[in-house]
Amino acid sequence: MKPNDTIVAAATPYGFSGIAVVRLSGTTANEIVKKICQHPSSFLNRKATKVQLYKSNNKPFDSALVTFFKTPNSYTGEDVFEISCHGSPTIVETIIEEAINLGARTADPGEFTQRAFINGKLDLVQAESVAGTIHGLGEKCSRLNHRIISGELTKKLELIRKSIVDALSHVEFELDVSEEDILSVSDVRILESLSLAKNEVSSLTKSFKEGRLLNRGASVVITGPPNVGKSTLFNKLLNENKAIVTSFPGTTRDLIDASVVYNGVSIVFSDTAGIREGEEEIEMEGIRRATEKTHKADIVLSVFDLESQPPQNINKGRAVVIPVLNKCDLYNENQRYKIKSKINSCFFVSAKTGDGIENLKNRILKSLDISENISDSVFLITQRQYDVSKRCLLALDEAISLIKNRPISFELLSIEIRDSLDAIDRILGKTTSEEILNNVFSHFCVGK
Ligand SMILES: Nc1nc2c(ncn2[C@@H]2O[C@H](COP(=O)(O)OP(=O)(O)O)[C@@H](O)[C@H]2O)c(=O)[nH]1
Ligand SMILES: [Mg+2]
Repeated sequence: MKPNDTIVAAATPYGFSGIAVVRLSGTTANEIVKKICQHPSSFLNRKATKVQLYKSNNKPFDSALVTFFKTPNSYTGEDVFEISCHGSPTIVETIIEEAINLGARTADPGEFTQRAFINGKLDLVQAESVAGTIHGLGEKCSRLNHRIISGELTKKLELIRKSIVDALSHVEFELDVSEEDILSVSDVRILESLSLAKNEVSSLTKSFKEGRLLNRGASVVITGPPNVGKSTLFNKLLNENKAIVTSFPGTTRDLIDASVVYNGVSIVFSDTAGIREGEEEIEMEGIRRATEKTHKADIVLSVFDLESQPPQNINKGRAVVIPVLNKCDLYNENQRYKIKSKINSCFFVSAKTGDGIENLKNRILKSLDISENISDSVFLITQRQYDVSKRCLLALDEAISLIKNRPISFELLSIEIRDSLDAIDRILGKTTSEEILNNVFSHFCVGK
C-alpha cells in the first residue's frame, strides 16, 4: 500500500560539519517546507533556492538552500525536499521539530528507500545495494554496488526469468495437447530454456562467496596463545597502534575489530584474547568470544612463537587457516628451517620489525580468492539473495530431471518451474513478504 504521510530525517550523520542535509518526502512536504521557509511561491523543480528558516514564532534561525524534486522524478517517487543547512545538530533538530509540528513524522531506518521501492523506483536487489554502498568499504565494493544499482543484476535476473517463462509457456501448451511419450520439439525447447536458466542461476549462486566478501569485507581473526605478538601483528597489519601491547600474558581480554582496505578489498581484522586455560572470568569471556569469532571468520591467522606450541587442529568453521611464526627477528635460519619442515605452509614474520608483513598481506588477499578483474561482473551480495537463489536452483534441477524422465509429468513440471519463477520474483522483491521487506530496510540508516 502506498504511504500517504510525510516523513522527515537528517540525511547526514549527527555532528558538527560544514553543511547538513535534512530530507522530507511525501504529499505535504511542499506545504511544510514553504511554511518553514516562509516562502510564498512554489519551489522550482530541481533548482536550489536560497531561503531563511523560521521557527513557528517567526524567528529566523538559519539560512539554507532548498532543493525540490517533484514527484514522480525523485528518489522516493514522491515530492522530495532537501534542506542544506549549516552543519549543527541544533539547527538540524530544529528543522526536524518544526517539520513534525507541521504534520511530518520522523522516518524509520531505510524508509526513504522503502518508499522508492514501493513506488517502483528500484527493486529489492537495487535497494540492498544502496545499503551496500553506504556501509561498504573499498573501491571494489563501491563499484560492484554501483553496477547493481544501475540495474545490471536486475537485467541478469530478468533474462533468467524470461527463459523460465518461456519454458513454462511450452509446458502449459503441452499440458493441453500432449498425449505422446516421445520427445517433442516443445520438450527440447523446455529443456533448453531450463538449462540456460539453471546455468545462469548456478553461476549467480556461486558468485555469492565473492560478493559477500566484497560487500561486507573479509573477516580475518588473529588467534594463538598469550604473548606470541598477536596484538603487535594486528597493529602492524592496520598500520596504527590500536591494540595494547605489553610483555604480560593476558593483556588482550576483549575482541578488537578494525577495518583496512587492501587492494580495493575491505578486511576486518580481529585481535583476540590469547587462548589459555583456567584463567579468571573476564579473560575466559574474552576467550569464549575469540573462539566464536574464529568460527565465523574467512581467514584465521594462527600465531605462535618458539616459546609456544605450534598450532594444532584449530576448530575453524569455514576459514582458511594460515600458521604464522612471529618474532622471527629472534630466530636464526636453522630454527626457521626446523619449523618449515614441520609446518610447510607456515609464514615467518616479525611484527616488531615488519619483516614478512607484505608477504602475509598478499597471502591473505590470495586466500580470499577474489578475481583480479571484476569490472563487469555482478555478484549476489546478501544472504537473502543467496538463500532464494539456492531454492531457485533446486527447483530448476528438479524440473530438468522431470523432463528427462518418460513419460513426462507436465503437472509436476509446471509446479517446479513455477517455484523457480517465484524464487526469481522474490529475489527482485516482486513477491517478497512484508516481514522480509521490513527486515531488509531496517538494516539501513535513518535518512536513507
Ligand atoms: N622480538 C619481538 N618481540 C615481539 C614481536 N611481536 C611482539 N613482541 C613482543 O611480545 C610481547 C607480547 O606482545 P603482544 O602483541 O602483547 O602479544 P599478544 O599477547 O599475543 O597480543 C610484547 O613484549 C611485544 O613487544 C616480534 O616480532 N619480535
Ligand atoms: Mg594481545
